[in-house]
Amino acid sequence: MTTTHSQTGHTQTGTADAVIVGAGFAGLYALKRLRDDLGLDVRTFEAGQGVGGVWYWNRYPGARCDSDGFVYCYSFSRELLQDWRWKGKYPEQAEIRAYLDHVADRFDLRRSITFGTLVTGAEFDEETNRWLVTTDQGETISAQFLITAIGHLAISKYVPDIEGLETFQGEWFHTGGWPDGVDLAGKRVGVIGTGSSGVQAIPVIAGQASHLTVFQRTAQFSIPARHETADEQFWTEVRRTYDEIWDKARRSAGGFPWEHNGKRALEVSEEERLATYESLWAQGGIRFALGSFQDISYDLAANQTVSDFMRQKIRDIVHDPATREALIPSHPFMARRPIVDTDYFATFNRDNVTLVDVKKSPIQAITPTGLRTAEQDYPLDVIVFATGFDAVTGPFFNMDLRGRGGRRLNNHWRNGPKSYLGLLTVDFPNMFMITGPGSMVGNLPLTIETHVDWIADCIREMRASGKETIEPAPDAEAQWTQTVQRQAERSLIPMASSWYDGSNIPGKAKAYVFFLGHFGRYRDHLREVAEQGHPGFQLR
Ligand code: N01
Repeated sequence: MTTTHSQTGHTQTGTADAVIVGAGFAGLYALKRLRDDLGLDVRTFEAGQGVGGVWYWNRYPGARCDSDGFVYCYSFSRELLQDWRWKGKYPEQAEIRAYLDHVADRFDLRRSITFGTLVTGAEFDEETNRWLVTTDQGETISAQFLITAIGHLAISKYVPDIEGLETFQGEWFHTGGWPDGVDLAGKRVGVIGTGSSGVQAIPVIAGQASHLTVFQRTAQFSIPARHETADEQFWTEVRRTYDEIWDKARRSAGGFPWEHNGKRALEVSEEERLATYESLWAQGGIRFALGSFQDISYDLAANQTVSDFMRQKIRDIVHDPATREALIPSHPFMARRPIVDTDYFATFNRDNVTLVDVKKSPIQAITPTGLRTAEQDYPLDVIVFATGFDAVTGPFFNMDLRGRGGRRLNNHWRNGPKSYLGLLTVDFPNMFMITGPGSMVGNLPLTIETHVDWIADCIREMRASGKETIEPAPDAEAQWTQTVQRQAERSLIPMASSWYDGSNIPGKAKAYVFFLGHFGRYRDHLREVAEQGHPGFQLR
C-alpha cells in the first residue's frame, strides 16, 4: 500500500485507474466492462455487505420488481440469459439479489469490490488530473476515473420531521432500510406513505398485522400486476425471441419491448378505447401505461379517458363509500411514476385495515404510544415510513464531492442538478455518472447498459488518443439542463408533485431530475455524440 501526500491534502493509500461507487446493477456492469474488456485496474466500493444496490437495502415486506423480469435484467450476455430464469413475472427482492449474486460470481467480480465501505468524498486534483476518493474505512485512492453507480434512491431514505418520533415506545422502520427479522404478527402497524413502496408493502403487512392503519396524503393510481409464475414454455419463447425482444426494447420509448398502438385516445370510438384499456388492464403491469394510446402521457383530454377508467376500477373494487372516495386520485395518471400492485385496493376491504386521509386530517405528532392526527390518536406498536427518498441528488450529496478548484457539487447543483446528457457535469472531469440526473430513465437495467457502454467506449478512446480528461462544455450543459426541464414541462408531470421534481423533500430545489424523452432516440443521440467526436464535451 502506497502512502503519498497529495496536492489536495489527502493522504493517499492506494491507486487505481478507476473507482466505481456502488455494486448494484450499474456498478457490477461497469466493473465488468472496465476491468475485463478495457483491462483497467478498478476498485469498487459498496456500502452494503453484498451486491444489489437499491435491491440490497429495500427489503420491506412485499418488495418486488414492478417491471417484467424477462426484461429487468442484463442483456449484454446471451449466456447469462440462458442460465438464469426468474420464477415468475415479477422477481421478488431476494430473487433479484440472488440474480446479482449470480452475476457477480459468474463474472468473478467480487475480488474487485470492497464491501461494507462507504465512499465519503472525492476531490479532483488539477495537478495530476486524478480523483482522490476517500472512504469511511480510511482509504484514499487516487484514480483517473470516478464512476458513480449510486442509483437514485439507495442511502438517501427520507423520514419526515414529525414531532415526537424520538418518544415513540414501539418500533419504527423505513421501507428503504428494513432490518432482518422484523415480526409484525399480532401488532398494530401504521404505514405512512402510499408510493410504490407503500403500495407494495400494505397488502402484505395487512396479512401479518393485527391491525393496519394507512396514513395517506395523496391518493394514487395503481395498475394490477397480475403476477404469475413463469413456466418452461414462457422461457423457451423468451429465449427463442431474445434478439427481437431486446431490439424492440432498445428502440422503444421506454426501454421495454412494448409500444403504444399509434392511435390518439380521442380519435377512436369509446367502445374501442374501453376495449383497449380493458385488455391491457387484464394483462396488468407497466404495459398498461405504455401500450395504449400515444397521447395519454402528454394530452390532458386523452389522459382523462385513462384516468377515469382507472378511477372507476377503484370504485368497483373498494366497498366502503368513504374509503373508496378517499382512494380516488385527483391528479392525472402518469403525472407521477406509475405504480404496480397486487391487491392494493382490495386490501381496504379487510376488517383489519383503516385508511386515514392525512390531507384532511394532518399528522400532528408521534406520541409514545402511536400517532396523532388533527382528529384522533391512533395507538400503534410499529410505524412504517414508506415516505420515499431524497432521490437522485441525495446519494451524490451524501458524499463530499469537490471538482476543479475545490468546487463542491452541492454548490454547483444548488438550484437543481445539471449535467450534459446525464453523464457528466461541468468542473467534475472524468466523473462519469451512470444514470445521473438529466439522464433518460425507463427500464433501468437497459439504461444502465446504455450508459456503461458509452462510458467504456469513451474511456477506451481517451486512452487511445492520449486525452486525460473529459467534461462538458458549460453551454452544452446549460442547454441540456434546459432541455430536460422543457421536456418535463411538455408532459403531465408538472400536474403532480413527486420526487421527479424534488418537491417531496421540504426545502429541496425544484427541478426535474430526468430526461423524459424517447429512450430509443436518446440512445441514438448518445451514439451520434460519440461518433462525431464528442461535441459538447471538452477533451484535454
Ligand atoms: O416513495 P415515494 P417510494 N406525511 O416518494 C408520502 C421506486 N420503487 O419509496 O404523495 C405523509 O413515491 C408521500 O405522500 P405524497 C420507484 O421509482 C420501485 O414509495 O407526497 N405522507 C408518498 O405517498 C418509486 O417511484 C419499486 O403526498 C408522506 C410516500 O410517502 C420510488 O422508488 C418499489 C410524508 C412516498 O412515496 C420511490 O417510491 C418501490 C409526510 N410527511 C419503490 N412524506 C419497484 O420496482 C412523504 N409522504 C417495485
